[in-house]
Amino acid sequence: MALRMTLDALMAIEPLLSDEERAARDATRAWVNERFRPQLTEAHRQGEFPKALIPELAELGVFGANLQGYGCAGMSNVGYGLVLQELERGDSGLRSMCSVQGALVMFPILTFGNEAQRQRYLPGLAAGTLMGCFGLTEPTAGSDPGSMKTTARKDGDHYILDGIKAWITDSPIADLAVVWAKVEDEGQLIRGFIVERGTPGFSTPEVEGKFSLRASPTGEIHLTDCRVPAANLLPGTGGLKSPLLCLTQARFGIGWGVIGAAQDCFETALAYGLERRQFNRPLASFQLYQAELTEMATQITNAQLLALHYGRLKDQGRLVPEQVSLLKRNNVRMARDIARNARALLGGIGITDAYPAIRHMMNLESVYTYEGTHEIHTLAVARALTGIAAFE
Ligand code: TGC
Ligand code: FAD
Repeated sequence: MALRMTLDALMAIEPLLSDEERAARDATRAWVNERFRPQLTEAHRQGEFPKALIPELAELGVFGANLQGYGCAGMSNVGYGLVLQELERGDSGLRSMCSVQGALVMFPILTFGNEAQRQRYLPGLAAGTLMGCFGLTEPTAGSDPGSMKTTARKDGDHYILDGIKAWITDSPIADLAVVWAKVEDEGQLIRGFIVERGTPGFSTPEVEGKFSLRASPTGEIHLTDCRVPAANLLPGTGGLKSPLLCLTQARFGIGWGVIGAAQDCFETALAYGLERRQFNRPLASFQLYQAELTEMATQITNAQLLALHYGRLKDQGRLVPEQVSLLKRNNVRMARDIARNARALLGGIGITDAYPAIRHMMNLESVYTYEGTHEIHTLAVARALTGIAAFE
């Protein structure tokens, strides 16, 4: 038998990483294996995130890991990407929680908030004693968030918010929500508000019947005559560009995270193929099985190198949203294809949770859709290439 080579050895990115980046990745991988995986099957079956693990996640430094100050770990963007990759090697829902907390809640408070808001919320969000969610999508405004109907009306030293936000990751467990609304007194300008749980008129019913991201709570946000102190307006927000800037941060992390899900599927199919025998030989000895493994390894390597290249560009402050669209679109499609193919390589048992492929496969359906669907990113890249917007 010829000498075997791991996928990591084939990709050979180790020399391109700093000691800190490797250490963050390895610590996260160990935590996922030792603490998260043992609870995962039950969490997925029950459709609940194991909330008792949140303080341990915070201890790892994963919340707002690439942000500076206020208790954040201040990692490089590559280090942050590697951490998300390891979380999503476990489950896309685990990575979603960290994406939302860091890129969609902490980032806007850091970027658009005043110092009092940063001091009030960021240390708790980094420590996991406060959990947040991000409300942009509405029942009738998904790919086109500019058509949102949620309104904010100034009333003395408060704003009154009315509307419904749909498909909101972690809204059922969140202590606060960053909510986007059109301000009536400012010509329908889109602005962001921090709404704390307990505010009268704020509720977060859970979405039932999900087949995807079952270990991640998804809900709505209902705002009914919801009186929010004017001090909770994020003063730096103004226009659709503000939430889209947050999405660019989160999409970058997704471009990394999904590589972990793909790696888990690849490793599963490889191990199964070496172990399982049919026609008196291991499955991995058949050329068709080998072709699938080679294709997976090739696509994962391509995705990893793209993420690393763009991660270094981001560390230099040179990454633009069109590149993030390309990254999210390519890597999510790659992971989705690999999960489906890995499921098939496992045969019948692949449809059960004895192996992770079908869970990743179902999770990646959400990832393909949220944070800008595959099609929206196709059009975003094409707009950059042609100069012609084809969204409408
Ligand atoms: P458009 O005219 O293109 O843009 C309006 C303004 O925004 C600027 N901009 C961006 N800025 C930063 N990052 C980006 N990616 C940006 N894209 C556009 C743009 O320059 C413009 O600025 P200005 O100064 O001229 O005003 O706006 P549009 O209405 O034509 O929409 C474009 C489109 C379709 C690409 C955009 O609406 C879009 O991205 N739609 C997809 C919606 C989406 O991704 N929703 C995600 C909701 S959050 C979520 O899914 C969380 S899941 C979390 C988890 O669990 O992990
Ligand atoms: P639609 O916009 O109605 O799209 C339906 C189909 O039409 C898609 O295939 C789409 O690609 C296609 N389509 C739409 N417009 C065009 C076009 N111009 N050209 C070609 N095709 C088009 N949102 C939040 O704000 N916060 C969250 O935390 C959050 N978490 C989520 C978690 C999960 C599990 C899911 C599933 C979604 C979440 N979302 C969240 C919402 C998510 O961002 C939206 O589902 C997504 O943006 C698509 O919107 P939609 O579902 O309304 O689909």
